[in-house]
Amino acid sequence: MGLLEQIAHCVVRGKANKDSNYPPDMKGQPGVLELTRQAIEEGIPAVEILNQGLVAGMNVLVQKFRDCEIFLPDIMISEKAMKAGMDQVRPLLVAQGVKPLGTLIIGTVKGDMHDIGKNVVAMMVGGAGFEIVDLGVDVSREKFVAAAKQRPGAIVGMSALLTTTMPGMKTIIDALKQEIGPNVVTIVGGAPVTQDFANEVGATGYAPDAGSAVIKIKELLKVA
Ligand code: B1M
Repeated sequence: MGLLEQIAHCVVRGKANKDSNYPPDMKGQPGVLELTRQAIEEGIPAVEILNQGLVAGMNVLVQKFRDCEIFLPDIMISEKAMKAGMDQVRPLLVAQGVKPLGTLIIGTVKGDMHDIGKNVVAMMVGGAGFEIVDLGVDVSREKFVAAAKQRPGAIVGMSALLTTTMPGMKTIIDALKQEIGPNVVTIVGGAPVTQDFANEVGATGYAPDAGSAVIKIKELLKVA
C-alpha cells in the first residue's frame, strides 16, 4: 500500500496517531498524524495528501455510512484521525492558496438546540474538501442571511430536529431568496425533515443523512 493509501486507510479505521490504542489491531502502528508528516517530508504536494489521502479516506467513510456498514461512533473516531492530518496540511494549503471545493454555511434553526446531526454533517462535508461556516444552534433568519451575504456562492444548510422548529426553514429560505436572490442554493435536513417538506419550503436540496448531504452538496454546487 502506498503512503497516501495508508493515510486513507487510517482515516477509515480511525487511527489518529501511533500512541492511540484504537483500533486495537493497529496498536503501535503509525496513524494519520505520522503518515501525513512523512508524506510532507517526502515532498508529496499538500493537495495530493489532502485529496488522495485524507479526502479519499473520508469518501470511503461516507459510502460505508450510507451503506450502514459503520455508525455514528465510527464517524466520530475517524473525525479525530482526519483532524490530525488536516492540522498538518492546512497551513501548507493556506500558504499555497489552495481553494476549498465550496462553502457550506450550516446551522440549526431558531428555537432548536439539537446539534449532533448538524455537527456530523459539517464534519463530513468539511472532510470532503468544503469550507464550513458553522453558525451553531438556535440560528435566526437574520444570521443565516448575514452569513450568506458574506460568502457569495455558498450553499446554506439548515438542520431541524423538532416538528415545531421545522417551519422556521421556510422563513429563512424566503428571506434568503429575497435578500440574496432567487438562485440561492439551500439544503435542509434533520430527522423530521423529508423531501416533500423540502419541496414545500422551497429548499434546493434535501439529504436524509450526512453521507447523502456530501453527495447532494457536490451535485448542487456542481463539483462532483
Ligand atoms: Co431532543 N427531541 N429535545 N434532545 N432529542 C428529539 C428530536 C425527539 C424526537 C425525542 C422524542 O420525543 N422521541 C423530540 C422531538 C419530537 C418532535 O419534535 N416531534 C425531542 C424533544 C421533544 C426535545 C425537547 C423539546 C425535550 C424537552 O425539553 N421537553 C428538547 C428541545 C430543546 C430545543 O431544541 N429547544 C430536547 C432536548 C434534547 C437534548 C438537549 C437533551 C439533546 C440534544 C443534544 C444535542 O444535540 N447537543 C436531545 C437529543 C439527543 C434527542 C434525540 C434523542 C437524538 C437526536 C440526535 O442527536 N440524533 C432525539 C430522538 C431521536 O432522534 N431518536 C430527540 C443523532 C443524530 C446523528 O441524528 O440529528 O437526525 P440527526 O441527524 C442526522 C440526519 O437527520 C441528517 O444527518 C444526520 C447524520 O446522519 N441531518 C441533516 C441532520 N441535519 C441535517 C442537515 C442537512 C442534511 C442532513 O443539511 C443541512
